[in-house]
Order: sequence, then structure tokens, then C-alpha cells
Amino acid sequence: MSVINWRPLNRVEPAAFGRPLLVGRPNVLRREEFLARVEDILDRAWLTNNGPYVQEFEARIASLVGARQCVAVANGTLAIEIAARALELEGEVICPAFTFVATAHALKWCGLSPVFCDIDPKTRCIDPAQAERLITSRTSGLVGVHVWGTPCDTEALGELADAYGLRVLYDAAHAFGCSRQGQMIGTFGDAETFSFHATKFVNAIEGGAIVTDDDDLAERARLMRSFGQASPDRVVALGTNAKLNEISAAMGLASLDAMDEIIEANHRNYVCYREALHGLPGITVAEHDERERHNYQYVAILVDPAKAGVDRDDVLAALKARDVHARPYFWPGCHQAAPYRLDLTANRAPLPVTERVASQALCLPTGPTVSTDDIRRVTDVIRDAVEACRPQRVAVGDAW
Ligand code: T4K
Repeated sequence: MSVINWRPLNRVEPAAFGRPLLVGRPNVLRREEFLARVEDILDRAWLTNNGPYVQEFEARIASLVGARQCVAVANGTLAIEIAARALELEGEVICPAFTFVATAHALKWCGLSPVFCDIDPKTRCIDPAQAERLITSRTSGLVGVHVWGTPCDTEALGELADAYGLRVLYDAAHAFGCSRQGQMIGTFGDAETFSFHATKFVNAIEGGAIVTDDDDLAERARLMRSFGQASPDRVVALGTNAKLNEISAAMGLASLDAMDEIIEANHRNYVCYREALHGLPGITVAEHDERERHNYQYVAILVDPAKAGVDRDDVLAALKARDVHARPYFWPGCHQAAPYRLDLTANRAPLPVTERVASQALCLPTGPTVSTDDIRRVTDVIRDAVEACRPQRVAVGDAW
């Protein structure tokens, strides 16, 4: 039985739900260019192991972000793992808990101890002031996450790194194509990592990359992604298999070809959501700085129950009841997930902002397959949920 209802493209019919859902779908544009490259891959019978499309993908990413080096890998999680190893991080690494669990898991998987830091309420990225308080003699690095494409405070983190002799790695899984003060994400810290998962702005089905200006770091990462082999009969380092395959690179290239079109559709959707939800009590659309470059891949709202009269889960349930698939990114915070929940090293600091934002955030369907009519449908549900519940709940609250 087919589990996907392919048309229209923004409606998925997973067997578990048994009815079509409105959901953000992977960006699959430039289909003919992709298929032509696939034909070429098959004709050439060069499927993986640093093939020509992987090299082209790397060169285009490096040039787009303005980094000297790009090392493409099989996914964004492996990109963090390899970057952490290539940076020779050890002991404790300070990172936010408000991120996809892959960030913390990648560090832990390398034998490091993540130490969770709270976030800045404005950027929802790691709070440099608390990060400084968490630094000990065991700390070797800071890992920032550019949440929903909003950049971290890279200056403050750079100053901390200089003052305490730490390495800085950015998980830029959400931030490909974004800039901070005119400088492209991908050029900050010692290295940055991207994800090109199917649900990301640039999609290689599964894929990731490490970008850096440090040639030696890139060389170590290249060795690590391919078993530590300098050549088939020369193993010079510990390594793994994190190679990107040619079909994924071909999809990634098609996605890069369509970047401007995707950004335009994402921006249109973001503006449409912002306008439709404007003035609704307790509902805030996470804003993006229009002076910077942005991919607008995530349209996130924050539901403040004290003002909206409903909480995020009420809104999520209302959307689900109307077949809209929104995602509570990121819930729960990593600090409340296994194996970190009971880890005293990881949980040294209170995380009030993380907990508040994690309980309020909801990412809404977007992307080129989501139309303005679709958005109207989503925002009508949110408006109805708030307007229907608000007087009742507020009255109950007032009575107390
Ligand atoms: N760091 C950060 C900050 C990250 O957000 C991520 C990943 C990483 C690191 C690690 O990067 P990768 O190792 O993944 O490259 C998704 C993605 O799987 C994950 O890549 C992403 N972040 C995370 C935030 O979200 P899910 O489980 O929430 O979404 P998923 O894959 O179920 O997709 C959502 C909806 O999209 C589906 O319900 C239907 C639709 N969909 C999805 C796929 C994969 C499709 O229509 N077609 C598809 O092929 O994790």
C-alpha cells in the first residue's frame, strides 16, 4: 500500500493518519536537471567515494558562503561529529539545550560531555553570559546553534573563546544562505556545519557539510570521513564512513540551482503568516532581520498562554484536528531527553528561557509547495483557537 499521496505535493497521507495532511514538503525543484545528473552518474558508474558531483557540490557551497574549505558528508549529525573530532575537542563542551537532539548526541557520541547553556530570549541562540559562567578547566569548546536561521552572537562567543582558549563550532543546520552583519554563515568560529536533510532549505536527501577557513582542519575532516585513509593502502588516522554519495550530491546541486526560487517562496510564506497573525494576542511570529540574507525555511510562532488563553499544545492539537502538521521544534529541550535528563554534568545551570521557549514554540508548514491559501487555512485555525478559548480561559484565570 502506498503511504504517500503525491498530489497535490504539500499533502502527505501517512498510513498512521489515514487522511491527507498539510505539511511542509521537501524542496524538490529542478527535477529535470537532477534526473540528467542521475543519468550521468549511472552512465559513468561512479556512485560514491568523492565523485565529481560531490566535488562540485563542495565547491559551490564554499563559494556561496565564502569559506576556503567545504567537506561534504553523509548528514548534518556526522558533520558535527567529524568537526568536533577534527577540532580535537575534549572533556566538556558548552552548547544550548534548545536545539535538535542531534547537536548534543553528536558531541556525546564523540565521548564529549555536553554542558547545557540557556538561550538569549531575543535570538533563541546560546546565551554568551551564561556560557562564560559554565566554563571550567575541563571546557574545550563552545558549540552555538543558529536556531531557525537566526545567527548566534558570534562576537561575544569569539571573545570568550579568545579569553579562555576555547574552540568555537557552529551547528548551522538551519542557517545555510543566512548572514550576520552581511557576513555569510559558514565563515564564523573555527568551523560551521550544515545539514542538507530532505526537510532542509537545501536538500540532498541526506547530507551535510563542514565549512572552515582552516586548511589543516579540513584535511583532517576529509581523512576522517573516509576511514582515515590517505590512500587505499595508507591508513593515517582514526576515521569513519561519512561519505556523501553522488545521487545525494546531484539532488543538492539541483537544490542549489533553485535556491533563489525557494527563498522567494519561503519569504512570501513568512510575510503571509506574519500579516495573518499580526495582532493576535499571545501569538508572536519569530522575526527575521530583513537587512540580512535569510532562507526563511522556518516559520516559528511562540504561543504565550497567559496572553493567548491557549497554550502551544492546544494550538498544535487544533491544527492536527484540521489535518495541519506543525512541529514543536524543539521540544523537549535536550536537557530533558535521554541520556541527559539525569546527567549532572550536562545540567549544571538553570535553563528558564529554554524551558519557556521550548514550551511555546511551534514551526508551521512552509516551503514552495505551501500556498498562500494553505497559510490562510493554518492561520484561521490558530485565530479560531485563540479567539474561541481566550475569553473563557482568561475568565477562569481571573476568577482564580
Ligand atoms: N542540528 C540541528 C539544529 C538540526 O535541526 C538537525 C536536524 C541536525 C543538527 C542534524 O542534521 P541531520 O543529521 O538530520 O542532517 C527533522 C529532520 O529529520 C532533521 O534533519 C532536522 N534537524 C529536524 C529539526 O527535523 P523530524 O523527525 O522532526 O521531521 P521529519 O523528518 O519527520 O519530517 C517532517 C515532515 O516532513 C514529515 O512529517 C513529512 C515531511 N517529509 C519528510 C521527509 C523526510 C516529507 O514529506 N518527505 C520526506 O522525505 O526531523
